[in-house]
Amino acid sequence: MPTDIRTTAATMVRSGAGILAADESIATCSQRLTALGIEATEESRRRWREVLLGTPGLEEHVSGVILFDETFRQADGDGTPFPQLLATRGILPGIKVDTGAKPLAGAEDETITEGLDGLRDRIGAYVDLGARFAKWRAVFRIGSGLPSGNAVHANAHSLARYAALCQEGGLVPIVEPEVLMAGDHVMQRCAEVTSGVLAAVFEELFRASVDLRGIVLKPSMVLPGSGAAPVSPQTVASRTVECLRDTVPASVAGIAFLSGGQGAALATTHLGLMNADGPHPWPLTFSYGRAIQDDVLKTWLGSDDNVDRARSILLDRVRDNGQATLGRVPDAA
Ligand code: 5MM
Repeated sequence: MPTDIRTTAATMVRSGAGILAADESIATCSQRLTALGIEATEESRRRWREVLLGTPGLEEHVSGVILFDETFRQADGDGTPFPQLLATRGILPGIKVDTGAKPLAGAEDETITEGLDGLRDRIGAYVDLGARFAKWRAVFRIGSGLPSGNAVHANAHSLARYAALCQEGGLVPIVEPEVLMAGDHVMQRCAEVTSGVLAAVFEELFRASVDLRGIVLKPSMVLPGSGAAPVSPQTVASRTVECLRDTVPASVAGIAFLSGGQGAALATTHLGLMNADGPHPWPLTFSYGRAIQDDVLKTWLGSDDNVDRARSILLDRVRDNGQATLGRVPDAA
């Protein structure tokens, strides 16, 4: 079992490829559709996911796709279930198993990600449906006195319990501690918070006997707050790698960044610069949602007439990010 998990984890972070995050919950996906004037229904969400997952050639630069429960049980227009549609093209189907970030009792403005109750059984059901990996996202907000030690510890502990359950059930856990960009803090503060969060997460993973060769870490990059003065892409790249080198054991199978609200071009540039400065102890790749999907959705707009153009933009995005895993930085950035 552990060998299989390690092989899957290595495949997820293979050179030249990354992971497409398409696991928006019903509420988030619906919000993104309605913001563009597309009616949000179970069927329109299915059609949107078919635009993404049915793109010919996606497998060249996409090793895996993270799906939400609704999508995992849906099928393309020909009736092929989405997990099978991916698997037949060599793309690993993944599933978001957390049930969302909820207010953390006793901690104002902070959240605890829920979903541990019944998780062992849900993992078994997803494995039967073809899942090969899972995802759980913990969220940390930077603010005055935030994140609190309580929020860091509670979320790190939950991530570790989730990861152990995944490996027991045969899924590779994507461990996603996201430090939000929101705020006017300087980059150094983000670096300190990210280091503290990662240290707590690895302490808990170690305590829970999680096999680090069978996980993929999905962190945020070290960035100044969205309300603070920006810094150069090279500074972001160097500071992010420094933070990871200080806190992430070399045995971790790979690191797949979230984009966290960065623009598409910048997210690709940061990844390219980090890889250009390699080699690093682990493969560095992408697990972007918005930085890959935003322009694709704006092009599709719910119309069958736009599917080809939307898919061609998707292929451009994943190709550029695939190149960034090889240290190639796009000219335009
Ligand atoms: C941080 O969000 C994850 C990565 O996406 P970005 O690259 O856009 O930051 C993403 O996988 C996220 O967890 C999903 O979109 C699910 O979000 P919701 O809010 O629907 O749980």
